[in-house]
Amino acid sequence: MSEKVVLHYFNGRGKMESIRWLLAAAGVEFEEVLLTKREHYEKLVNDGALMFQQVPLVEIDGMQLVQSRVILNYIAGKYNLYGKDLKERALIDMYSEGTSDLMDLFMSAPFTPPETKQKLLSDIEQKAKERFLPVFEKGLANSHFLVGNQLSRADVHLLEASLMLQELFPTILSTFPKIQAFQEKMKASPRISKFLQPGSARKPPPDEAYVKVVKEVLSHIFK
Ligand SMILES: N[C@@H](CCC(=O)N[C@@H](CS)C(=O)NCC(=O)O)C(=O)O
Repeated sequence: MSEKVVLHYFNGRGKMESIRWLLAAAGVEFEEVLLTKREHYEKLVNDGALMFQQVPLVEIDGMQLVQSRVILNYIAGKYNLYGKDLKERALIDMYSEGTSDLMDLFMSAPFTPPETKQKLLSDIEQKAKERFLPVFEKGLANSHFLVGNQLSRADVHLLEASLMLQELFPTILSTFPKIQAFQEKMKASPRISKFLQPGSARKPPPDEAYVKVVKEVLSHIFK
């Protein structure tokens, strides 16, 4: 097995994008094997690489890790992005689960039929404004970081989620000044700044081509 970190997923965000973000924030180089054909997925299944026949799959430290949360936990633990003690970790987990709930809402959007998509988008905007963003604004009231006095995975997930929100709703942060300031500070850090440059492993918003590939590769789901 490769000593390098290798990511197996589609050429798109989905459940791998937060993993790409976290590795980038940790300064870890990685390679990507992109699933573009059904055969690629079938080979991984037949090779026994996918414990539950699901991607993301990440090869790291001699392991084949699946389950995106587990992968994120491992990277956060290994690269000191998980707080200084169990209590900080619990708070980081709560923030991280919140950003994950928010980003899960986005993930279904490209696969939603046009007639219900507008409703889904306005629900996301409303939930973001009323439920999620106020929590993070409060969390950043007296600190540059959500938890403790150092960068954690919660900060990285918040940056990812808030940028994603702005792609769809450009003015959504106008009433959240702390999150705006947080974004600027995070974006200035060298590793994040590098990841935000064109040509990095960061993926663009999903388009029709991405949806088509996912539907073909996972044709057992999208019948
Ligand atoms: N709980 C898993 C869910 C992974 C998942 O649903 N992966 C999808 C692609 S994004 C998949 O491989 N589906 C194939 C299947 O369920 O048969 C995780 O978070 O990694």
